[in-house]
Amino acid sequence: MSDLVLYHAVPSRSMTVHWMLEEVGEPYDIELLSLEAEDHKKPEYLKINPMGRVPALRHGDVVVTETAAIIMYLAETFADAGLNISPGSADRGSFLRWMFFAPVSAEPSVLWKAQGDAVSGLEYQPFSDVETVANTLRLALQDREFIVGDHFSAADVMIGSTIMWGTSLMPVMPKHPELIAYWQRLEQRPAWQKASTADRALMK
Ligand SMILES: N[C@@H](CCC(=O)N[C@@H](CS)C(=O)NCC(=O)O)C(=O)O
Repeated sequence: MSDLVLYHAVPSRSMTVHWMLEEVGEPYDIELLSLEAEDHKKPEYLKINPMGRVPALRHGDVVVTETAAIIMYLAETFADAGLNISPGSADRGSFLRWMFFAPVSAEPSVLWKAQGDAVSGLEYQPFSDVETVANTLRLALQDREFIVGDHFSAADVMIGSTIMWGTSLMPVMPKHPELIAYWQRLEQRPAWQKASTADRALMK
């Protein structure tokens, strides 16, 4: 068994981690959970993640949950893969910004819209609407190949997955040409192709 184990379900956010693992290029194993069969609520898995959600990553004795944390953990731990932007780099602030933007600002805005802006009357809403999110991403991606700096990084895995999800799996995000072109570039990556082909096979 490899040192790295992904607790995975398809379709789910763990597909983002699957892609990242392929980008990292280290050996890993997959523990496939069926959300339908509620494997993620069984005592065995709750010992890994008491939240009863996927993904989770085990690396030796270390367990990491939360997609963005897992992506950063992999980027930092396997720095030779070149997917991290380290403290001290001029692009570090931007890297952190987009790593957090995906789960904290973009993802809730997509879910909110997909459910018909279902919850109303709340005093506080800690994220903006999906139109504002998409426009912010559009501006960030104008004239840029990657979301940060001049090379592919873990931030592209987070932002790319979020755009793919918000424009195709749960298509409520405005399809600005900048967002579509960005994803079309990313989906050519061999790591995405390999992970998504494997995931499609798992879905059957
Ligand atoms: N904040 C968590 C969210 C994880 C999450 O909600 N995962 C979904 C699959 S995409 C899940 O496990 N759902 C199972 C359930 O709701 O019971 C992350 O980013 O990893």
